Amino acid sequence: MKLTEQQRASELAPLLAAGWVMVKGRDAIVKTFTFQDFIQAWGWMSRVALQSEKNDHHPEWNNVYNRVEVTWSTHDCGGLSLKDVKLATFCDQAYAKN
Ligand code: HBI
Repeated sequence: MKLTEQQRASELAPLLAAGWVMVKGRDAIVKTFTFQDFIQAWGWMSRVALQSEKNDHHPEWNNVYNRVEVTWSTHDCGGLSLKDVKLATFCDQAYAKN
């Protein structure tokens, strides 16, 4: 269930190009999103939370005022899976709608 080398080239590369960064020492990706204010950040987090629940796949995240740092990895396989790719993509798409 962990991303294969081929999937990393095809699925992960677009996310890295969109600003996601590999977490040092972990098979995980992280990105910080900045919003106008806390309420905008909270609204985006709400959308991601609902999508996470719908996919039974949840983020590791930290919110300080108008910034949200989000890390995706799959605990069940100890690394990146297609679920992380799907939810990270959703994060970017939801952010673009802000
Ligand atoms: N979220 N990121 C992440 N990784 C998981 O492995 C995971 C999860 N949310 C729910 C979940 N696993 C459950 O399906 C399993 O713990 C049963």
